Amino acid sequence: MERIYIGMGSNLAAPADQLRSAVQALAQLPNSRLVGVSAFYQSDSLLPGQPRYTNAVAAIDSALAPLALLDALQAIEQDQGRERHERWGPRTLDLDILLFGDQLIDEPRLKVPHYHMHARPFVLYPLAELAPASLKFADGRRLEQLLADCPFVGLERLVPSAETNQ
Ligand code: ROI
Repeated sequence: MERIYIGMGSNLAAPADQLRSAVQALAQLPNSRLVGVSAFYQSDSLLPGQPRYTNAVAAIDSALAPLALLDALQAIEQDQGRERHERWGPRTLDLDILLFGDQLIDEPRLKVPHYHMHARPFVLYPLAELAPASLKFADGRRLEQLLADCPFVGLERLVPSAETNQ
């Protein structure tokens, strides 16, 4: 069993509903248990000209191997209508393996810790709701250090009753 953190994002087709459906799908993963889900956060896209994103992080305990989990997450993305047109295009659902226990994974299909998580407030702040500040990344950095270097800017934490869709 490993504790795995999964980043979730959507900026199309009722984003908060997309995240709620994704959470239900994560709860059904084989040989796995859903441990927690952060609040939902809204922020502007890092790329101009796209709708705002809703992001959250989920924690699971799983006995799945990393690539088996990646396959399962991509199947959930497909089920929820993800179409891959352009690399950084808008999406109904994006599921990223952020951390997989303390494993360092460097495969063509999967790099963990996730490349871009270290400086993205919409990843780090929801992650901090679920993980201890002392959480140490396989590359030696601690979550508290990453947070200190990543101001809470441009992020809107939705209270559960406001997790409706735009
Ligand atoms: N911007 C935000 N706010 N949230 C995301 O999940 C996100 N994902 C992306 C890009 C287009 C880089 N911007 C994002 O892939």
